[in-house]
Amino acid sequence: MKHGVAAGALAPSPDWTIPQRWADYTAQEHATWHTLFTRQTRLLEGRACAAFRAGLARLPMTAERIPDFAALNAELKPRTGWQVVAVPGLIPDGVFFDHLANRRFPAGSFIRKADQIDYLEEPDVFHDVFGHVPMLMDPVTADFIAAYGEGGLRAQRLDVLKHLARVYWYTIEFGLVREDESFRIYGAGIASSATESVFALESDSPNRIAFDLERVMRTDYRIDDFQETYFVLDSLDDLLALARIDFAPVYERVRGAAALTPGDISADDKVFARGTGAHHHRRD
Ligand code: HBI
Ligand code: FE
Repeated sequence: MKHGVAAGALAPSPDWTIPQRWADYTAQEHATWHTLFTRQTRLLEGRACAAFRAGLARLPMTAERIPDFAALNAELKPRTGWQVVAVPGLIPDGVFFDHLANRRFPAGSFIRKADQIDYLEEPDVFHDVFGHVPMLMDPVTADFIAAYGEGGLRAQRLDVLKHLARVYWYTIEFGLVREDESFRIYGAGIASSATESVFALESDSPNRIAFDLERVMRTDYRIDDFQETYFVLDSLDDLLALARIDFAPVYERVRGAAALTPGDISADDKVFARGTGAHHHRRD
């Protein structure tokens, strides 16, 4: 994972936050947000889980303008105690976890260029704000992400960050949840991607497997393409239990266990859909 700031950027403050400088966004940048927002809200009707849609509806987020973090916080903070703070991009793990543990969500304040509309590596304001902030309005998810921040600081000390990072990846970033007899999106990496929000739910290619903590802690993930496997919660309330579990004994069990590759299915999996793997075979 890349850490650091773009060449020429000022030295970061210790917590890496910067002013959002909302007034400095250009018309072109607001237009990029408009393109992304309108496309994605249309795609997520019937695809995002109810909590995501409710959170989005309650926030002062519209197609017209990149959101002003101060206005978002006026809704968010009284509801779940969370705030959005601006950062220049990826920040060091320890700083990231410290923010989360204190209910500050670090959001990239820049927006992707018009020629990166479908893909970029660093989390920008569309991924971080459109993708993550609606779920921070949900009390259960809000508690889970704060617990993840505390767990991250512990996992660094125990040298098991790799295992914990997989939990974040397969829940907060790429999680699906069962709702109304079908699968719905709650992960921000899916919710902020036009192509992946269709792929994750409708393609025959990926596996869809019931979420299991130890299983997920053992599973590598891809950062350069759609996921080969999505893990599905029975209910978002499962995150409540997950926020309370002491992971230390689980780390002891997974520490020595062999890693599973992103596409593997193991004998113990509760498989909802076995993928054809066609998408990734085509690429390889
Ligand atoms: N920084 N801004 C930002 N956003 C992230 O999602 C992020 C980060 N730094 C580290 C990080 N994620 C991950 O490496 C941890 O979740 C493990
Ligand atoms: Fe993210």
